[in-house]
Amino acid sequence: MNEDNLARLGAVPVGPIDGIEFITVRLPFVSPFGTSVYTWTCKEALLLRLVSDGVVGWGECVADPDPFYAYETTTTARHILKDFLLPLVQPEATLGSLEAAFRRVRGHGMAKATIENALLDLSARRAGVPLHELLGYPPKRIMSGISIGLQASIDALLEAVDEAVEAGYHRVKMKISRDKDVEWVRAVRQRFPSIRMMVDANGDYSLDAADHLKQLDAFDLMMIEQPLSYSDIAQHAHLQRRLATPICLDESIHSEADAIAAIELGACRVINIKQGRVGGLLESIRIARASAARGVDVWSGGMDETGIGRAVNIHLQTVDGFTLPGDTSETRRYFHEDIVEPGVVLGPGGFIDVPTGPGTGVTVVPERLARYRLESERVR
Ligand code: OSB
Ligand code: MG
Repeated sequence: MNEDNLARLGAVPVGPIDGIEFITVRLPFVSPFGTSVYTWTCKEALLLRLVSDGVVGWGECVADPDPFYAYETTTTARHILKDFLLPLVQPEATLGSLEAAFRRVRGHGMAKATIENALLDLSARRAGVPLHELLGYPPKRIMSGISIGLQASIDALLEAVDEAVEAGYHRVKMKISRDKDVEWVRAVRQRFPSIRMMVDANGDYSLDAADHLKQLDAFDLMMIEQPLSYSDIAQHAHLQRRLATPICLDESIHSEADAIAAIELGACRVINIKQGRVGGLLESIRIARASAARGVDVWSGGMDETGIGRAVNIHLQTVDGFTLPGDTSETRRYFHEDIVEPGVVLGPGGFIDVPTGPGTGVTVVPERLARYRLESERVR
């Protein structure tokens, strides 16, 4: 299924693009999001707005203004888009030819994904079909998952987990760091003996900590996400041999080739696919396919996106191979007000419905865009 869909998607024409605009927005978070690498207090996102024959398609770049999660930033993405990628967006191109042309630019997957997202949204809207249908997958109810940031105290963490469990999330992920790990996880497991839970270290440990991390095997975690360096694969393979808990890679995986290398070296048993990090939805589908063929489960990560990127992540989870709950949570967890309607809400049983309208199925509300816009620039 994924194979046929990739060939068909590669042939989707780009067509004439009459308008291209960058818009930067900044939305305050309901509460700060703390990780072992940084604490974010707002979401600053670079948006790409494409217009073709009166139809508008949106892409959200998942890069942050800082290089603390990934090397790409909103500024590098804008530079790469403007000077190298957008000039390749010509009417006779197809999604496949564009992807091939983009390969000359090494890395910068978040910049590449921004265009691909916008073109897929635009194509689906032109065809009058939801994005998942253009991708070639039937709608389904999406599993929910929540990512809880580092908290000031164990009591605050227990309270946050309690709220998530009450809301009905299918699994709870909590951030850990070298100074907030075993005791914190033990406290949560003691209070919630049967919830599906996992941890994410964002690369805070070195292999020297293997014996220390081994203590986490006692808590029946679904997985431990990115325990070691953001660029490592080999040391994760050493660590995985010493842990019973499956390792999930996030930061280390930028492509299908990385995913295959990591799986074949035994560096992980699960992969967090962030479509932005890997250069877009087509590469995400390839990673899902390569992982499924090797018995590895994947799930969709998140980058605290606005409703534009959040909707893309939801559509992506209709693809074969997304068997685990992702970091897909309700809009109200992040923002008092988002720039799109409708927001994400948990339905019966904690599931999330895929938006039904054309494209991503979410609509940018002009007044809200104006309220949160920092600046904008027309490039075509
Ligand atoms: O490591 O998965 C991560 C957010 C920003 C940067 C990195 C990560 C995250 C999350 C939150 O864990 C995911 C979300 O709720 O969108
Ligand atoms: Mg992560």
